[in-house]
Amino acid sequence: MAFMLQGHFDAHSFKSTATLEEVNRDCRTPQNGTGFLCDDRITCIQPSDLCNGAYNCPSGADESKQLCSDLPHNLPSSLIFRCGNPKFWIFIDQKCNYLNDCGDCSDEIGISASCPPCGPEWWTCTPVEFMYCNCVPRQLCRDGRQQCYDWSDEYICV
Ligand SMILES: [Ca+2]
Ligand SMILES: [Ca+2]
Repeated sequence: MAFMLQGHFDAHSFKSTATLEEVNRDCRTPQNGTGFLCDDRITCIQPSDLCNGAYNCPSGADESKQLCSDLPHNLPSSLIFRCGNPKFWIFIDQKCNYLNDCGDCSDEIGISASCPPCGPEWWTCTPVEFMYCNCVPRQLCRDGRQQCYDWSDEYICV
């Protein structure tokens, strides 16, 4: 057990099924979000880099079988957001990223997500495209294609 910290485990934690969760992996990502701390205790990766098939931690701890089997149950709960439909979940860095990751926009709109208003790079409207929820990228304004239900992206937005 390379991760064992003296005095950290209680009697129940010495069983062979001790998981990575028992080591404190809390950290802030360079984007100032909640992250996952790699074994080097320096690298802090985005939660959505966990179990994505690519090694993002130098040791590959982000792809360990222990962590990634039976998703999302072996992941730290602080890295998970439960969608409005409890059958679905996303990584916490996919919440309030303007994209409809839950499929019902519960990660972008609503009380449990409690996202801030659209940022300066975004235009507020009701989109016609499934991938957006209540903000569309300003770079799509006046691009000759309707993104907003009320066409405000083509007639008002600059
Ligand atoms: Ca990864
Ligand atoms: Ca999202």
